[in-house]
Amino acid sequence: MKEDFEEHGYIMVRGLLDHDELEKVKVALEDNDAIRKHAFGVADGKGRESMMALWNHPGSDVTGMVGRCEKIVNTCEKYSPDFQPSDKMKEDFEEHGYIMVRGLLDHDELEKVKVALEDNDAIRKHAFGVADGKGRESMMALWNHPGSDVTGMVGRCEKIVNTCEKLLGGEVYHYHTKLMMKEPFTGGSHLWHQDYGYWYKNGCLYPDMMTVFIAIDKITKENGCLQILRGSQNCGRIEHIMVGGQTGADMERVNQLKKVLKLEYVEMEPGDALFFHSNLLHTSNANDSKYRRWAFLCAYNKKSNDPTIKHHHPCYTPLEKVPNNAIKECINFNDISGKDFMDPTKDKTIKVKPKEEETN
Ligand SMILES: O=C(O)CCC(=O)C(=O)O
Repeated sequence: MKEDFEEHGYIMVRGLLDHDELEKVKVALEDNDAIRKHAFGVADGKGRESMMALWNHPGSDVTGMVGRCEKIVNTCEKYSPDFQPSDKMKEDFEEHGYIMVRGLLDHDELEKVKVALEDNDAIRKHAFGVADGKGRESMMALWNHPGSDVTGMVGRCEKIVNTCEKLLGGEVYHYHTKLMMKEPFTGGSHLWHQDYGYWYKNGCLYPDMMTVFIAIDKITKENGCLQILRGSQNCGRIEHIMVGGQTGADMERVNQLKKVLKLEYVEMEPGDALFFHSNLLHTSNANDSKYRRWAFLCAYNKKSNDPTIKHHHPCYTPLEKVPNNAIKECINFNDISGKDFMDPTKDKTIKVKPKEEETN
C-alpha cells in the first residue's frame, strides 16, 4: 500500500465502511440540523454550486468515530522517515497497552532482515521447538545481545529504541530478541500469557518492560496472528502456570477479563511493528495455513528495573543505539559474534524436547 501510495499518490480501499456503518453515517449526516445550518455553497463559476459543511475536530458523534477509527488513522499514520514517538502514542500505550506502527521497516530494510534470518546457519543451529501441548510446535531462536549484524541494527536502531524509551519513560536496554517461526501447517499455538508473567520470575521487580513484535511475513488470522486483550496491562500481573510445554496465564482469570475487555486480532503486513507492554495479555493460534508466519520480537527492559537475579537474559547492559539508516547500510549478514544465543534448557518457563527426542 505504501509503495503504491508513493508511486501513484493514492490507494483505494473498497468497502472500507460496511453496509451497517454506512447506514449509520447516512443517518448522522442526513438528519442533522447542525450540518444543514453550517453548510454553505461553493460556486463553480458556471452557475452551479456544491453545498459543503466543514468542521475542524472530529467530535464524538458517528461521523467523529469515522474520522478517529483505527482503520483510517492507522493507515494514514504509517511510519515515515520523520517518525518521532509522540505524546499521543504514549497515551495510547498507557490506555490500551500497545501501539501499532505500520511499515516501521520499509521494503529494503525488510529484504535485508529476511536475508539475515533465512540464510543464517547460526540461527538454524540455535533454533529449538516450543511445543504447544497439542502436538504442534513453533521453532524459535533467541539471543540475548543484539550484535552487529543486520538483525542487531534493527534491535539497536533509534526508531525502535527511542520509541520504547518514550513509551516506558526512561533509558532501556536490550533484554533479548527472538525469531518466532510458525511454519505452514505445523507451527504451534501460544497460550494466553503476559511476558511479565515470565519475566517476573527472572527478578524483574517492575513490569517496566516491553516487546516490539515485527511482522516478517504477512500475518493474518489464518496463519496465527497475535490476539490481544486490549487494556489488559492495567490488570497487573496474573498468575502463570506451566501447561503442556509452555507457561500460560490462569485461564479462569483470562476468561473473566475476556468478558470486559476487547479481544483484537492483530493482522499485520510485513514490516509492521506492534509495540506492547509486558503485562498485555496475548495469545496466538496454530498456523493451519500454507503461509509461513515468521515474527521478529525485540524485548527491552528499563535500566531502572535491573533484574535482582542473574538468569538466562541479561541484567542491565548499556545499549549502543544506531541511527535508522544503519539497517540499510549494514553489510554484516552472518557474523553473529556477541549475540549469545539462548540455551532453552536454562529457561524455566518453557519445556523443550531433549535433542535425542527431536531427532526421532
Ligand atoms: O509469536 C507469537 O504468536 C507469540 C509469541 C509470544 O508471545 C512470546 O514468545 O512470548
